[in-house]
Amino acid sequence: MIVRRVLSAGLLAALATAAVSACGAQSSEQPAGKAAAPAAASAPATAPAAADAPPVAITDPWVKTTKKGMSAAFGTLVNNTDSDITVVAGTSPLSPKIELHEVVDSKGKMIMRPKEGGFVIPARGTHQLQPGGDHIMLMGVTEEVKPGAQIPFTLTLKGGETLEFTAVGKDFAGGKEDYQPGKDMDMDKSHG
Ligand SMILES: [Cu+2]
Repeated sequence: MIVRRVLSAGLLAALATAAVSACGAQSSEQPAGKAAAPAAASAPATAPAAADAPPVAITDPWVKTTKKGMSAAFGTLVNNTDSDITVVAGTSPLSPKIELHEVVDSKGKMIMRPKEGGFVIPARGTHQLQPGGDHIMLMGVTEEVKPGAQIPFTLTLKGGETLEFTAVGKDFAGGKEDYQPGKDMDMDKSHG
């Protein structure tokens, strides 16, 4: 008898907890407009860092080493919110001009060009910046980037928020052809 009653009480408690969690996930309470609040309420058992995760982040950011001129920065953009996030611009003291690029197949030739609309990081998802794909294009590197160099970057999001990070200089030999301006683009002229 006693054991059964205790079990029932436990079950009820569990059900009640589940109900509360469900409510919390439905935006009934949003203290200080923190986007991360619903996730923290509904999934406390997941990675502890998730509770304090920034809305947007970048993992393993790096810059291709170069003497000067053009280079590119890469990494994995992470969106910790329930809405898509768009990166619309970037800056770095390393290069006065920076563009957000994509690599596309143009008549059988891989060329890069400014990505219209910027980089979209899907809600709760990631967006890869990698050689041969989307990248942060440094149009005119002003000083040599050596392996291990620490290069500060700031990305601007569509809403005006910013993401600051430090990318590490890294040698990368492959995929060089991807970073040569295509005939159709003539970047030197359009950005000179
Ligand atoms: Cu590029």
